[in-house]
Amino acid sequence: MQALIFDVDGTLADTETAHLQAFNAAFAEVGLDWCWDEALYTRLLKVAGGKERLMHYWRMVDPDEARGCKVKETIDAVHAIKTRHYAGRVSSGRLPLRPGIARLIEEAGNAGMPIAIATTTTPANLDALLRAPLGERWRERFAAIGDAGTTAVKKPAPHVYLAVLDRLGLEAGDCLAIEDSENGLRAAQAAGIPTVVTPTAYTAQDRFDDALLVLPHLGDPEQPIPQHLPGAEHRWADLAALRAWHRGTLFEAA
Ligand code: XBP
Ligand code: MG
Repeated sequence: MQALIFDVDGTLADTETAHLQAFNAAFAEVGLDWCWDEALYTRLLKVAGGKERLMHYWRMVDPDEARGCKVKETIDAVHAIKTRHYAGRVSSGRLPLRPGIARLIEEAGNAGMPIAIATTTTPANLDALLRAPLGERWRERFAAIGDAGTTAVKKPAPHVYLAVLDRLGLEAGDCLAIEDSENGLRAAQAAGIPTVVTPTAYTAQDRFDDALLVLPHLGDPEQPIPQHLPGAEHRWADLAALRAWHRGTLFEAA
């Protein structure tokens, strides 16, 4: 295992409620009578990418209007307002990283293990989310960052993972991806990258058939992974555990 590739939304942090609130705040600000609840948003999350999600919803509720000539401009404008609201909700550390993420990033840095980001989210969202928990120079901790600014085609297409592998100069099988959703798992799988999944409430019902392992979260010494793992010697995902899972030895040991 030569590198770790992290998804962002739902993986680095449980961000989708903040995204949902930001979408609804944008709708209110522009006078749209749309208001998404969690049940609807959970379904809409099947469409990766906020702009693509807005287009999908608009076609659902008003197919004729969604064919209008100003639709792309309108979506871009609403999405820019949403991105501003999202930053307001997650910046200054208001949204914590999920268990084990800060610990694993620190451990990888100390071990000289390259880490990367492969996300469909907007670049501005990364700075808003990561500046506080990972520091002003958070970008320097990642050997490669693939996001909606670098890769237009969204998950479950593999493009963002393939672009990150290319930047890393590594083979897919030598990396490990960490994801939260079926779209993300499919994208990483299509790129040939073994993947550990840590679902959130928004993705708990997704299918993770070919995941290397599905965990409630990556755990920490003060917040161990609740259920005992096969092999049981790993109560949180550190590099040793990830290497064992990546090699598939954990199950042999069990
Ligand atoms: C999850 C997404 C993103 C976010 C919203 O990204 O699909 O679209 O839901 O962010 P990830 P934007 O690949 O990190 O799980 O509105 O900026 O798209
Ligand atoms: Mg995700």
